[in-house]
Amino acid sequence: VHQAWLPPEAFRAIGARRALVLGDGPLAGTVRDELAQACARYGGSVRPGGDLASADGGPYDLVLAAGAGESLPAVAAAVRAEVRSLGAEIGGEGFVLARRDGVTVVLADEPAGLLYGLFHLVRLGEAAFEDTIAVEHHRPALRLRMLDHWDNVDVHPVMGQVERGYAGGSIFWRDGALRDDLRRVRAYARLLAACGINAVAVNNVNVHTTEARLLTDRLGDVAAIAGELRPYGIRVHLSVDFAAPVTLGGASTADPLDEDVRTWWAETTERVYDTIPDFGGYVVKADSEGRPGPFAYGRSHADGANMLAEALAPFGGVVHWRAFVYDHRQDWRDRSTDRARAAHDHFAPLDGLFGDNVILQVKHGPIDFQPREPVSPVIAAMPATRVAVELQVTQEYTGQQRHVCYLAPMWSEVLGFRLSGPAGPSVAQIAGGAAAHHGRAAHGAAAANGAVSNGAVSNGAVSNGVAELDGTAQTYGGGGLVGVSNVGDDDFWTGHPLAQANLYAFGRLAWAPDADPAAILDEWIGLTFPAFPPDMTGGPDRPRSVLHAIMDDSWRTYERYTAPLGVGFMVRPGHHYGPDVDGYEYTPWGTYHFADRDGVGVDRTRATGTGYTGQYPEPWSQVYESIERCPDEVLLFFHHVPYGHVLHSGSTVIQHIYDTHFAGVEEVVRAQALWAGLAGAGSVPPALHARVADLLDEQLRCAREWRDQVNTYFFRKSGVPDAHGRRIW
Ligand code: GCW
Repeated sequence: VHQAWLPPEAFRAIGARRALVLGDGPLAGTVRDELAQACARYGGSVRPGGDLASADGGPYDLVLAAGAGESLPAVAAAVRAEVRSLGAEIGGEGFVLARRDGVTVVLADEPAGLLYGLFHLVRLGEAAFEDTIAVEHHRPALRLRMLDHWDNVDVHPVMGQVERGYAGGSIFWRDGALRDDLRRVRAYARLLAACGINAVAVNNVNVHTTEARLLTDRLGDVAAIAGELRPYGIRVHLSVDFAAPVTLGGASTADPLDEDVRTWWAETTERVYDTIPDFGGYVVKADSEGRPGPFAYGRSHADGANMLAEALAPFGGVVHWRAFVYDHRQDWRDRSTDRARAAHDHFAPLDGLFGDNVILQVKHGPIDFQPREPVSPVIAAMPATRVAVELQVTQEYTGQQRHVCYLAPMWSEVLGFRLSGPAGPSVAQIAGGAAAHHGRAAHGAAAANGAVSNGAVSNGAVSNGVAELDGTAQTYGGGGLVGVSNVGDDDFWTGHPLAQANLYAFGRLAWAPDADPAAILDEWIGLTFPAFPPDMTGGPDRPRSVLHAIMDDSWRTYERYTAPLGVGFMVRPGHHYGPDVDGYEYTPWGTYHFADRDGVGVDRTRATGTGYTGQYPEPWSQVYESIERCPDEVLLFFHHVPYGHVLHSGSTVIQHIYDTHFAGVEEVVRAQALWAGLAGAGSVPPALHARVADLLDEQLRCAREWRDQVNTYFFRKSGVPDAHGRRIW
């Protein structure tokens, strides 16, 4: 199995040092074990810790210490005193990194902070031991940084083992049972901790019969997984079937207001915590795409979510209640029903009605993980609700891990988007809530006396992500960031080896939403390909630059050769790979483009369309309403326009379609040539090189298919020839 971003070489710098680890508990133990392993390989040493008296005086090159630590070695005590004098709290998962008298010091309040500090050192490599290092304070901007697995225990007849999985079978389950060998799960936990993830839901939100029983008689399986994830600070969550009292408990109803139903959930949940004391909570897809939910009993989503929340509350658990609720059986002839409106219509009126431990999990866009959507207005519509934003790391609509598509630039746009204009909070601040608010003290202190910095890492580009704040962010509770995992039992974890970067970037953005996607990619390259020469500046043939050239803009490349201008869903129905312009046009799924001989796009205006633009606060409700002001990239999401409509770019819609589709394919051709140039360079392992080369062949084939079908479709509809006379079929 490929080592992803934690090959042994990544531990070279810390493994060659004399280290002291102070701190109690299993996470501190993990830090010690990691260091001991690295030292065994690279000649350093690690003190078992605890006993400072014998250890003090050193000599050490590295001290990692968690807790108040009355007995810190002098260098660490000095750093601790300095942090205290600033009035700055390090914070639960945070850490401070400093360099004093030739010793690198990592201080944390909790052992979890030590673990994240350790992996920060791994990222820094030798730079962690340079005297120029400033005092850095790092803490996650979002408290909950979670991956949802859409894994089934049994192989589902249509969806396979991992729903929308493109990396083989599940790493947890095989042949209807938990895998015997869970070493892979442990290695996964380690990779996740190294990019900042702290929660994992282990089964599909579409909970089928076998999987429902993970909650009850198969809970032992979940406990075993929890045991593998725990040493890396990751809690286990479970997707549950809302109808479980009926399907598992034999009751006649799952009505959330029924006393027996409530008792069933309370008792079931108590048993879960007896078995897994640090269990994270439930994930629920209710009244969505045929899943059971409270509607069957005339109850609201708040009734349903609060019932589960009440069962979890005594144990500190949370319920992630998904907002992905819409009519998947709509009549395509009915132009007034708009799927984009559905989540807001259902949930915004419920703001203020959800319990404190309910997290409303909202997909980042209003429809369904298309390569380009506007940001969901639900995210800003519920200030009295804890909102988590859900991203799809698995590439269902973005090339299914056969295409290179580095998604961090898209996520970064989403996380930085301010739904209520420049003075309002960003999406990341809403999802971060109180955690982002706490960040301010440290940030303010840094500004005041300059000692605790906001934590730029060695390459100067990734900050620690303490969001800048304004008053409004404080009113949001913050639910965190959730990604649908792209991992399977494939040797490279993610099918496409370069798709590992998406998983890595997801974690890094959940920790530091304002980090620069190119800098995150650079971190990932540096860790994953230790044989690459370090500098990014050497000519275009340098491996690092080549990977940047292939990946940095690959999401936009994908966008160019697929559905144009935000209209989305021109994919083959069912599996969603490859083009089918009208595939969903006359179906009940609510995903239409309405192309005719005169124009294309969905009129979602208040003036003449579905009124969806009215779900946005100012200024976006005005901006999106206006054909003139609407940004090009989402024009067809909001407006039905003639083919001759002139974009801000100066091009017409039809010419834009032709141009971007030709350009997108050319970009894939270039990527292929660049990758070929890395063959035999000695810095890319041959098996990895071959896998990517094969996939690039398929990407190019598929991109051409997209180009030709989309261009031909619109040429035939519009009759408008390409201004440049290129071949359209
Ligand atoms: O994107 C759609 C997928 C379904 C998925 C659903 C959801 C798990 O096609 O496979 O079901 O979204 O998010 O619930």
